[in-house]
Amino acid sequence: MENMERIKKILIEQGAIGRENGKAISEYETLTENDGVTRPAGTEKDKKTRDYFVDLCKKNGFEPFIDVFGNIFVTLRGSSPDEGIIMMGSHLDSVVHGGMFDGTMGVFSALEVLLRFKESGYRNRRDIVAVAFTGEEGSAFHQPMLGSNGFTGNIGREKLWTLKNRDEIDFKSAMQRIEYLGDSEFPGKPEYYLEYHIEQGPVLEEKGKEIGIVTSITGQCVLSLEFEGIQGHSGTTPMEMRSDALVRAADIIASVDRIARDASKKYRNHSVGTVGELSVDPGRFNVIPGHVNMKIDLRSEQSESLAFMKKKVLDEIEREKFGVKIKYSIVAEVEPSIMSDEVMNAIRSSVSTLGFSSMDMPSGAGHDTIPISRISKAGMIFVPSIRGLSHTPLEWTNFSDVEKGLEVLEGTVKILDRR
Ligand code: HGY
Ligand code: MN
Ligand code: MN
Repeated sequence: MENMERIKKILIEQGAIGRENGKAISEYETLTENDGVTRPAGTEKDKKTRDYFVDLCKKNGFEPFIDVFGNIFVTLRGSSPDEGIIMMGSHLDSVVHGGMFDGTMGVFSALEVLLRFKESGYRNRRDIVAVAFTGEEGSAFHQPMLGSNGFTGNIGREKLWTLKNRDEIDFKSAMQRIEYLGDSEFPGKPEYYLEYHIEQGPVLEEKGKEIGIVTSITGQCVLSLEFEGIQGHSGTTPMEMRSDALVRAADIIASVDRIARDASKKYRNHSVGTVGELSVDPGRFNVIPGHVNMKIDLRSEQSESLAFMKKKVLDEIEREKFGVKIKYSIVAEVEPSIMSDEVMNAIRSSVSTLGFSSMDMPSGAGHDTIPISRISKAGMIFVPSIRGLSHTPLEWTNFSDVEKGLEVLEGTVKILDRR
């Protein structure tokens, strides 16, 4: 555990940069609901955290490469660079009022592994690259895994550059404004990709396991809905004459919950459906809502149950009710991703060399590994989230667990480097 101090210090410092109240929090016991981290892609908070990461890289002799999506790459050159690249990383952006470990632990741990290689004199054969992908959360520009989808070519540059945030600023201008828009693509794609991440769920803690070896990552379908009703006076308009957009939205919200529960039972798996984003216009107590915007997040590790939920939700949307029109679009749709057996086995041997307990498990959260797994042999390493909490200010992972996962990451890279 000798090196734990540096990664602990870095995670505390970067946590303070992203936190709305700027507090540096080093112990779980002092964490409160008011200590949320809000660091959407393309904002000043995003810039400050990127600057912090870039400064750390430069201080340690690395020259970061910024690509046309703002992804940041640092490379430890290998002795046989024509061998395939090993890439490892995650994202620096966060949700609103999120935690300080989601994404950032993977980025700073990837850099930490490069530092440990340099300091220990480890002679890597392959080029080993640490990466911070832009906008994984999708909450800023309404496109999850923005930077990694761009890096893999899964979504074209023009489409991504013109995405707009809530302030109607397009992605390209936002990245120019924070000075993180490169002028070329990163030269090279990984043969192997590793993402080290907090579990964001309760399983490892419940089972008392130190490491999660991810077998698959959930498929996801995000729908954006617009409800058009008739705005009116809440006192004078008789009930039978209303077209209340919010009542229709509430009807859909209840259906999403029911459909996801049905899918979980029918397919005996972890199918989920959530409406976490909703805006009501004009949103005053004495006005019948005429307009509602809403997003639906459907997920499952099985394609069939994801397709089942999507079809049932679309059937509900297409039903004519309360005289409210519904327009919808599919914002993001990804099939479940299966992790590489070769990489999972490399993680397993690293875990057993280190003597940690582990279990295989699917990821209910989406990650940059999804698009990257389409172009490389990919795997993920999880460590426990206290009380399974994430996407909340109370997200926390013990630093001793952070160190264990980091050592597994380091060991796995060494195994793949000799392949
Ligand atoms: O939404 C997710 O699952 C990820 O945290 N972006
Ligand atoms: Mn994440
Ligand atoms: Mn997240």
